[in-house]
Amino acid sequence: MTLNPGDYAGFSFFIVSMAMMAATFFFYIERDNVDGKWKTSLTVSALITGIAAVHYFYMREVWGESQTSPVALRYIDWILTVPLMCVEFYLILNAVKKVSSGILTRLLVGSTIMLIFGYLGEAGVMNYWAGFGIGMVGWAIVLYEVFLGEASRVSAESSSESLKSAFGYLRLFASIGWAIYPIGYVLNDPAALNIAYNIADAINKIGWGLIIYVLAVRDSQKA
Ligand SMILES: *C/C=C(C)/C=C/C=C(C)/C=C/C1=C(C)CCCC1(C)C
Repeated sequence: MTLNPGDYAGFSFFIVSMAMMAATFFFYIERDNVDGKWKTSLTVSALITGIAAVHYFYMREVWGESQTSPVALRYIDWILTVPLMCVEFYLILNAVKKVSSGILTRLLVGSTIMLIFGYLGEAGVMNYWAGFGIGMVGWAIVLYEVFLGEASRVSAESSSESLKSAFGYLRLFASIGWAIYPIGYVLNDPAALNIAYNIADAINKIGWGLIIYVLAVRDSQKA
């Protein structure tokens, strides 16, 4: 496979694959530095970046050989990692206050609709823009839960500063961080779309894991 100067999408596949691998080791090893109730969250962070790293190794091959979007690999990665991000969010809420599992169900349903229809649109199984439109409805379900639904109320009632702060960051990721993906989709150009998705994955998977890590370390030092 080749990586030519000027192939910025190719560079971004390489950089993000290495970053995902390094982040995986980091989150896994750093479990030792946090309290018990945070350990599962760091394990899940390591799983998310680990699953992504393996997919990135394959995706960069596809891109390097054909300069086409690795659509199937991309969505297999997402259908595994996005539910884990929902679980992680739920674990964080639960670490401080017992919450109903309905929150997790709604996050999973919304994000699954988002990904299934994004895939159907990108793979050409259905109209590109129809897939996009229904995918946006799925994302709206997630945003509703996080900004207006039960999850947002639980956080507002909580007295834990670290929970509130984690929750505030989660909102930023699920709104601004996740918005990079539909922007990439709308660009509808193989290089631009993949650069957008790669940057978004680095921010949302590694960045989100790091936020949880920092909060977990702070919370553990207090105790
Ligand atoms: C680790 C991977 C993550 C966090 C992937 C997130 C993906 C999205 C937020 C995708 C969003 C899309 C829409 C909102 C509309 C349809 C097109 C998608 C699937 C790109």
